Amino acid sequence: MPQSGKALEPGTTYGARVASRARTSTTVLAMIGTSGELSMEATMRTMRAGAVVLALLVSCWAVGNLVVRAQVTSHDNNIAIMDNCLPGDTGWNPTGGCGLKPHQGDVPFAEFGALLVSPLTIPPNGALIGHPSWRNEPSYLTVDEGKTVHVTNKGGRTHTFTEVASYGGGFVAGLNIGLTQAPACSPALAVPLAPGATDQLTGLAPGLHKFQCCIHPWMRAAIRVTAD
Ligand SMILES: [Cu+2]
Repeated sequence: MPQSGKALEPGTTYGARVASRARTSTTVLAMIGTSGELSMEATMRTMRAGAVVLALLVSCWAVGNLVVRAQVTSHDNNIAIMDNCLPGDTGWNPTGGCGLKPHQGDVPFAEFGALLVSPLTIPPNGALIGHPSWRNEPSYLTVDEGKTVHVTNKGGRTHTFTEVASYGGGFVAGLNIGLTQAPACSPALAVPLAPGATDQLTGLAPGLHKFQCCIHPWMRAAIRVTAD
């Protein structure tokens, strides 16, 4: 569609306008000679390249905008359990290794340990902070009653997505710094989700439901179910 259609004189078709432009261009080229033609062609090439770059930039902006908006107002009832353990780091081996493929994770075991607590928390034992890469995405979700929520472990470590009455510690004592174990986080109740495993939450009653990982207690999520 012509962008400048409204500027056409009444009764003038777009094809006629293009033909007219072509005739004008031919006349101008004939007037300015061969060097002028080359110069004009170079200018046109530059303009076309500029237009392509501009179109790409606009496309990137549009896609980025859609992604951000989708994250904010997503209607997908999906939660991803995430971590970015470093594949090949032998520090992970004694506790199950890292199930991610090469280049998918970059957090060595030593860094994971160093970020468990912060020197700015209450002494003497501090409080649990936890590595931010170990998280649920999204960590807050509002869904309609009757909808299923799919929870998938997309990390390289084992996690749980366990409903608790109150957030608390998990079943790994060393990761419960400053926390009392949540009753639902007993090993008998908490279902481990290996890398790639999916859990489906159905039949959630209206209200706020609290979930956490019973291995890494700072991995929390809340799902608000709204009645129809
Ligand atoms: Cu976890």
